[in-house]
Amino acid sequence: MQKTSNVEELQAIAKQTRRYIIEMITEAKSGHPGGSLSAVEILVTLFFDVMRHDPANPKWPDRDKFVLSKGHGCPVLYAVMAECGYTPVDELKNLRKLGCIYQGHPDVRFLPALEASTGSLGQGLSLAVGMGLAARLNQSPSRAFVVLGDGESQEGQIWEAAMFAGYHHIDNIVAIVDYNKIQLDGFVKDILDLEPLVDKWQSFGWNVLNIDGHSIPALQQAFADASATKGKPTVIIAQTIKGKGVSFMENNPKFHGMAPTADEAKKALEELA
Ligand SMILES: Cc1ncc(C[n+]2csc(CCOP(=O)(O)OP(=O)(O)O)c2C)c(N)n1
Ligand SMILES: [Mg+2]
Repeated sequence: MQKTSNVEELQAIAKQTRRYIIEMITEAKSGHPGGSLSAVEILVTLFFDVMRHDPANPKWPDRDKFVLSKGHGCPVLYAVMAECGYTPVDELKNLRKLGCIYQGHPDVRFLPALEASTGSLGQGLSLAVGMGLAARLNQSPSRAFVVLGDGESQEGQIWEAAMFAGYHHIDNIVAIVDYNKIQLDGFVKDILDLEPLVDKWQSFGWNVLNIDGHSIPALQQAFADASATKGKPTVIIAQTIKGKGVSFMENNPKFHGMAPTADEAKKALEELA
């Protein structure tokens, strides 16, 4: 695959990724557009610029690892993996079909290039911690990146893993919180507010970076800072907009887990032209 640090090229990939997300969820008539669209720049920057990985050799032992802890957002992961060359682009239209590699939540039984099956919220940070510890034991340069939801961050297991990683100085892992302010059925602040989120992660011993999660240069800088930070794990609080890129989905809780109608999809794709 062709990697790039060029911001315009990465933005073009991000736009194509958004188009795939709309197309696949529309075809499936179900799925989670909002939290897929909010994480596009995060995954595009990781897979096309930052991570050391090789789609031709998915089990390369020293590869960097990626875990989508908020597994319901898998359309963004499938689109990016397909664009990298892990999996076929033309299969994306079979999202959520019986037996398809692109299941409704990431499933290694169907897609072995995944690092883990996810979707039961709260577990991904623990997985990344294990991967980080294993890499340390093996003296491997491999790093683990895990994307968490903000609603997901209400899970107790996240904070157990955060405490463990801080205490054990696991500096080869990076957590990215997709802070889109919306969970399944409403706004995070109205259900169980996370604030002060930066202070919480800092108090667990983490290096905390608070950035615009749709700015590719800000993401590139944050991942470079994370890599240079020794003795502490890093968390990137990525300030995002749920449904980013499609006007009527932006900041709209309705599109957490609802497919667009054919008319809505047409309008969305016009906006993403
Ligand atoms: C353990 C568990 N409880 C409940 C769910 C159902 N569920 C799926 S998505 C979701 C809301 C997640 O909100 P957030 O983490 O903010 O996701 P995003 O906004 O990024 O889509 C819930 C409760 C689940 N998948 N796993
Ligand atoms: Mg959210």
